[in-house]
Amino acid sequence: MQTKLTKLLGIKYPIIQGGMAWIADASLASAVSDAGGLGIISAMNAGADWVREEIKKCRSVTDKPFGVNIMLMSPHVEEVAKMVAEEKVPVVTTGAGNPSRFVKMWKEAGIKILPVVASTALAKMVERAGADAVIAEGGESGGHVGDLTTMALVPQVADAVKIPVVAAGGIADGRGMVAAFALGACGVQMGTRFLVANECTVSAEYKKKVLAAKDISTMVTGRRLGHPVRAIKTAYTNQYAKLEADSNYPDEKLEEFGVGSLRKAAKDGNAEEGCFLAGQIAGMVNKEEPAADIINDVMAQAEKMMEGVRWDV
Ligand code: TUI
Repeated sequence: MQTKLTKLLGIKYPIIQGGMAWIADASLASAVSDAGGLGIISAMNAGADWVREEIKKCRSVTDKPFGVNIMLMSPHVEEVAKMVAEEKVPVVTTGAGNPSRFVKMWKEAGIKILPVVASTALAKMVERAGADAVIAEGGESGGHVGDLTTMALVPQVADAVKIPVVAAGGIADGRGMVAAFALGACGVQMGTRFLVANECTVSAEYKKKVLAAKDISTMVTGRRLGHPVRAIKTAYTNQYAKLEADSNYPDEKLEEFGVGSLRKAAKDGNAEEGCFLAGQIAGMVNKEEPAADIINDVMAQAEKMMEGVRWDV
């Protein structure tokens, strides 16, 4: 299946893997890219040296295109932004902010730039700055979320910009992919479904929680501090929600309560103190399998649904 996205990135299937902080390393990214999607290494809060090592590992496994996700709130964002330009990585996706100040440097390095946006305003801004495509991510997604749903956001972004649009948030199978095409997207980004890929090195406890999740198993916390994140409901998220609702509880202590919780979930599998980020479709994710099988399953279902349908995606 050829779409504007597969042509832009030189990939076989219009599937981008989400840049999941503390989770998306060279192991998962290389498996997704090798299977014909676009694998992503998450730079999260790491320094440039760690990310460079992951890039090297990814290149040693696959010669297919891959990307690095740059979380713009990272304390190391400047050094990582420079490093990916030096390394001439094929693709950069960004999250949690406006990447316009880096666009010139990345374009000069020949990098394709796909910012994640949660509004039409930011989509237009990054298009003007020179982005190659945008990833419109609805609040069904795991992790840092905007206000709009995928259903409302994607068609409005598709109307607002001329560059290709990728849909993200709430997509886990071929039905979601076809729905994304119907809304005006030419590809999808999936995170939660790849959490249980065999090649995903996240903790066993994390995979167990995703596999056990049902439709109403996730919730959003962190609105009070301006960083709402969606995670699987646990004792930790319930406690966070309680403290957040208590106006006598100071912001600084709330911030402290969250520190290290993503690492504790992803690396340590700490069921009590970890924050297990996942999207609303976690309830649809019921099987651990190779990344290639996930991609083939999504594509087979989408292609079957689209038989005889002629859309210009
Ligand atoms: O970034 C994500 N998902 C994430 S980042 C993350 S790490 C984190 N840890 C603690 C607190 C917060 C984050 C975990 N998951 N997705 C992409 C995304 N970007 N979703 C929403 C946005 C977004 C929101 C507002 C992008 C830009 C924006 O506007 C900011 C501006 O400056 O205009």
